[in-house]
Amino acid sequence: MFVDEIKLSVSSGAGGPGSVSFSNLNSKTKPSGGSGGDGGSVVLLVNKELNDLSHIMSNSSLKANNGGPGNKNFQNGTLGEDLIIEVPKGTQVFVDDELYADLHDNNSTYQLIEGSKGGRGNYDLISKRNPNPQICEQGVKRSTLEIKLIQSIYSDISIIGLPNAGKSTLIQKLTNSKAKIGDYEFTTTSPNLGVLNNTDSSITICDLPGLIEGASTGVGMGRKVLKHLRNTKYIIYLIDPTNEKYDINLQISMLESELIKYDENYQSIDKTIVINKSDKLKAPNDDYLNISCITDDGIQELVNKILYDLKSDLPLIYTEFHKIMLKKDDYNIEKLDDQFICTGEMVTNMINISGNEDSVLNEIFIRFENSILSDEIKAMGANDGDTIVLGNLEFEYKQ
Ligand SMILES: Nc1nc2c(ncn2[C@@H]2O[C@H](COP(=O)(O)OP(=O)(O)OP(=O)(O)O)[C@@H](O)[C@H]2O)c(=O)[nH]1
Ligand SMILES: [Mg+2]
Repeated sequence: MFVDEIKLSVSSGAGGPGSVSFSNLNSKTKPSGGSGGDGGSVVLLVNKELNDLSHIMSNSSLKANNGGPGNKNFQNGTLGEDLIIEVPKGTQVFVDDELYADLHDNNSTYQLIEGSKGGRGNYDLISKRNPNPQICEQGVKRSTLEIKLIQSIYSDISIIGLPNAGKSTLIQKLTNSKAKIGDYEFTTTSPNLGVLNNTDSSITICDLPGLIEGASTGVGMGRKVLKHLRNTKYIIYLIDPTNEKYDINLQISMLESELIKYDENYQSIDKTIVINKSDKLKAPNDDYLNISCITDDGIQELVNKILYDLKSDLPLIYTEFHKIMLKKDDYNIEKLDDQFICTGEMVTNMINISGNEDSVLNEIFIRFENSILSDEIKAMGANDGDTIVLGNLEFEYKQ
């Protein structure tokens, strides 16, 4: 089944823990604990051979591998393997319904989440302040993102029209596509792609489900169809002159208006109007090309027109790579009576240390004093004797 929208939970690999160990060097005991390896990153890779997102299970949780632990004798942990998710060209990434990235170029990679940092072992923690550390960091935990992937098909030409206009019949005439044809509305429920027959060019054509009034606001399959026009270069409005409810002009104005209401940039995509079913009824003037998919009348003229119009390289309207910065709540401080409760990723990383208990507490205390948390708590009016809560740690505040 064709799948062009999925929700996923993706996580970077956790950083491996560092180690605390000591080696005898020149008869002196020196810290020699290796650092943990960084966890794997989450990377999207654009693969032009993919037609949709059906190879990824919707609502699944995918995780990059964790970094390995550091070891004695300066041995650093292994790096966690990246999670690489292949996506088709024209995939957009949404986070909280905001467009985060728009992927176009084949083989391009895009890092969604950087691998979590490995914890430093006591060798890497040597500093002027602490030349003989008896502690190590545990490594940063996984970072998780809930994402939505939405694909818009890449095609040179898209056939758009009301239900039953003959769009699938036309794509069968023009290409190798096996689109289903039916004498009833909404026969087509997902896009059909084909390559134009008998030419040296590899022009791709996409037949889409029918559009009805209100499509741009979601009536019928409206928005799910209209999104596919983002990555098309040329649109055929296929008109059915035998439609009893909408005459030719009404069909044209309805299609035009739904497209523009959905995205005003669709105005600049090249379009042609083609009247189908000329075996039954011909358009009363020569403004538009008349064709019949039953008698083949006008089909060759249509092919000639397509080849002529697509000779010059038509632009796609969206080619810009797009990325927003994700807002990240690093820390949060809540004041409850005389307690200041600190939470968030910054706090988790600050206390994620193990080793000799006194050294660990001392290190956390120094990190806290040097951090923005201490400045903020002061600004919030903390007094000596108030309680600071960092995760499962509590200590007394002193200016
Ligand atoms: N007389 C006549 N009938 C046609 C012509 N082209 C298509 N049809 C008929 O119109 C009906 C609808 O054709 P489809 O190709 O399924 O129409 P569609 O636009 O893909 O319809 P949806 O997928 O429902 O949007 C079928 O019965 C076709 O045989 C034509 O040129 N002349
Ligand atoms: Mg169809």
